[in-house]
Amino acid sequence: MKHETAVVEQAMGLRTEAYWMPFTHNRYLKKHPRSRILARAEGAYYTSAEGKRLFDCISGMWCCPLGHGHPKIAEAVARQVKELDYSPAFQMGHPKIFSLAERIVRLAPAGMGQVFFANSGSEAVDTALKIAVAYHRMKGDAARTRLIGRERGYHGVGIGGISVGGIAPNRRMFSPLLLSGVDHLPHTYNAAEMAFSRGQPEWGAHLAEELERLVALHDASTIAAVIVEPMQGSAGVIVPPAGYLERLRAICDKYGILLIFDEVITGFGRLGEPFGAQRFGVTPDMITFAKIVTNGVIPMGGVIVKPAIYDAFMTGPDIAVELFHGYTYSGHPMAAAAAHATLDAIEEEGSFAQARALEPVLEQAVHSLKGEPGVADIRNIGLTAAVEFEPLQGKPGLRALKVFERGMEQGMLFRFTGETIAMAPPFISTQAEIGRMVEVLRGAIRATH
Ligand code: PXG
Repeated sequence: MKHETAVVEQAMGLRTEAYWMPFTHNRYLKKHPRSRILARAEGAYYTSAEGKRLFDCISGMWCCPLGHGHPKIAEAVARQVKELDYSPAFQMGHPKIFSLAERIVRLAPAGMGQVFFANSGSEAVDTALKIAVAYHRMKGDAARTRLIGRERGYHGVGIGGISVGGIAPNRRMFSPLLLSGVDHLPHTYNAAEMAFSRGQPEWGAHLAEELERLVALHDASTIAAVIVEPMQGSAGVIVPPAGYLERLRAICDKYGILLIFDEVITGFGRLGEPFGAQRFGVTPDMITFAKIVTNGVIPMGGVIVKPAIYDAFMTGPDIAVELFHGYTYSGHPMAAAAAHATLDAIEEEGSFAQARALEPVLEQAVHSLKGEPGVADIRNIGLTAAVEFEPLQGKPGLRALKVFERGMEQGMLFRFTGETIAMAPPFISTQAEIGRMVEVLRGAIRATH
């Protein structure tokens, strides 16, 4: 292996051995690294180290929908590094982070009040889980410690996130570390009932009633919070059944359980509204976000909470720290500058309206793949879609990998996981680009069957 990679590395002057790549088939990639190395990006396109132009079908990793090298964001970041590159996060602040919090609250559904900043989706999730447990304790309800996640949920890779998450390979190897006192709702996917649905499936609202069963099993007095992605992204664009989130909200209200929406993917426009909460008309008690808030340029994540949650902590002497939690880089000035510029650009360019306008274009294009060889399902909502394949006998995951590789040869950078190809194109895409993306996918599906 070592020798094999050395030959390729020499050929392109790249030594690949020292970098342990995240969520990557390291050995396979290092045998054929050439096509996987990106050198430049501009607008909706990457250029690979081989000089190939690739349409960014997944907006980076769901995070760069305004396009790469956005002049406004680049300028804001360059200015900020000279003005104030870092500011201590504890017991100190800087103007841009206060105004950013206010701006994010304004974008959020009515009734949210404060923002706690972190640096990634994983940190945002673990922060929200800690706040949930601590909130009940502050209210004198210290027995409410149980957390409820959902099968197939992805909530990042922190210990809290994998505990409430429901993607088996992300949990298996770390099982001794998983939090105790966690339970999971069933996922809402049922191919027989909802394959090839457009937008929200009509079937499945009743699955929210499973929360009633978990409450009966554990007793409401032990449950702190329920966390779900309004739309499951990593699991392959699993769209909530009509009425499902409303029902979860009602059951949480009935039993005093906090409802957390993990909007790391759906936040800041992917579903054509600022948050999934607005798209689905359901307001949670906390929203986690990351990714699009800075258009992916500087890492940032955070948790938006209702004032009642914040207020529960604002007791005791005013010189005491109220929440023993935070990161060296919470509210980093560089991230704050990038986020302000991103929100400015979203306003000026009408990004949410762009996503809304492209939704039917993507929906129509992608569903035209129904009937292509080996296509088991197609799902979409907002400016995102997934195509799921019937697995090749005895070779799970190979089909999607082959389609991905074929797509790269044809100038498309898709995202593949398991048996699915996911798409979340930039909001700045043209209708023609969306059309071409889907036609290349069609060709790749035919070529790899
Ligand atoms: N919550 C959700 C809902 C996510 O989608 C995270 C938390 C974790 O965020 P960080 O910033 O810690 O990675 C995520 C991340 C994909 C893909 O293509 C999805 C994510 C990340 C990378 C790839 O499915 N989601």
